[in-house]
Amino acid sequence: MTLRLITAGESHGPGLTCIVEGLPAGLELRPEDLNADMARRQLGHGRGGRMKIERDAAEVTAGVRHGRTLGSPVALQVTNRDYANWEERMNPWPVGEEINQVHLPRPGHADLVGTQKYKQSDVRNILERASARETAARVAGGGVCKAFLRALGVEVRSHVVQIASVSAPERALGLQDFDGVDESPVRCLDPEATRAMVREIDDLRKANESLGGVFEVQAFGLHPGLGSHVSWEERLDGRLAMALCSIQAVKGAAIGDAFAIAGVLGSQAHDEIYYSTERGYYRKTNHAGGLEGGMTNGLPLIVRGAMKPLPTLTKPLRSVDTETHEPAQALRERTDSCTVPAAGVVGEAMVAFVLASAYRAKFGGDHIDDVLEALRAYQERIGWRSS
Ligand code: EPS
Repeated sequence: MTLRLITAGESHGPGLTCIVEGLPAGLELRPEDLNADMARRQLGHGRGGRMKIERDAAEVTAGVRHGRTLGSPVALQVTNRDYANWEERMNPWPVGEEINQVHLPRPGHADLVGTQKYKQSDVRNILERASARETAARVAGGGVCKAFLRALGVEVRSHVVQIASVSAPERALGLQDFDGVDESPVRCLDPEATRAMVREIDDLRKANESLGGVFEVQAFGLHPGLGSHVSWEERLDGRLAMALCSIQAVKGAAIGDAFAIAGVLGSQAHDEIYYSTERGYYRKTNHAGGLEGGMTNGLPLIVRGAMKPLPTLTKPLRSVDTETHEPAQALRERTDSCTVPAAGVVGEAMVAFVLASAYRAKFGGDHIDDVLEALRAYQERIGWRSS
């Protein structure tokens, strides 16, 4: 059973579409399963003017009837309210008037290489799809994946651990620790770091800078044995790294203690194995981030994504006019100065998709009850107890 998630849509076009194919029938879905995350993705200190225009919500146009999935592809539509301001420039059909082209590619964006690859003279034909607006569609689809995971007892959460030079203190977290995370304007769990991050964004925005950072996604309630060691494509760490690095501006992914582990001794790097009749197998540490041999090991999944500073700058970098080849300043557009808090929500959606895919691959089932039955049988076989 293969789960697929595809999106369509340009940033200032009529809207975005997400199709999620491969879910079982009978899964309960509520509008808030999709829309709560879409609203969360719009928040975060450092967002620009666009988020004052959009009120993202997903309309279900296929695959769901009376609040339950049908087993057919689920189609989700998100309207771009800003399209009203772009109707001539982004109309799917010829508009009978000359539209100014963009010829000033931004360093760090898809602009220049996209025009070369797709034989375009107008950079807008590239930047509209490269824009992180597309992540609104992923989050809509991620909401469906999360509803599936929730039915299996799995919850996905995220928080921001670094913005530019400010890092939050490291500490072990349980599911409940994430409860207030969206109340922080930067979705950081530490109040002092939150204040410093907000200050950092304000100071650097005034200096015409954009900011990157690091978000962390955790998943709780996972069963051991999702993914596989037997072939490289099935290793879940590889799939998660791909999913995280596919998010616009994310340049690095870390599984568990990843880069820190590289510098410590083997005797301190691994999570020793214990057993008791009440708990079954258990560990006292989770350096591996819940993954061993490309498989979940039953501990919480912990992954991070590192986001570069956004490439649209209010004080543009040096570039070249692609028509004249003369030196020029890169395109200057309305933009966000920091989207790390939003990227965490997108990270949740991508991780939810990868985990939901792994559950579909392992347990199959045409109806959600078939999935639950297969899961129960597996839990019994391995003597797994949820902690
Ligand atoms: C983006 C530029 C900004 C962001 C946008 C991503 O949009 P605009 O050009 O309309 O001001 O707000 O992100 C979103 C619209 C969104 O929903 O996240 C870019 O160039 O990548």
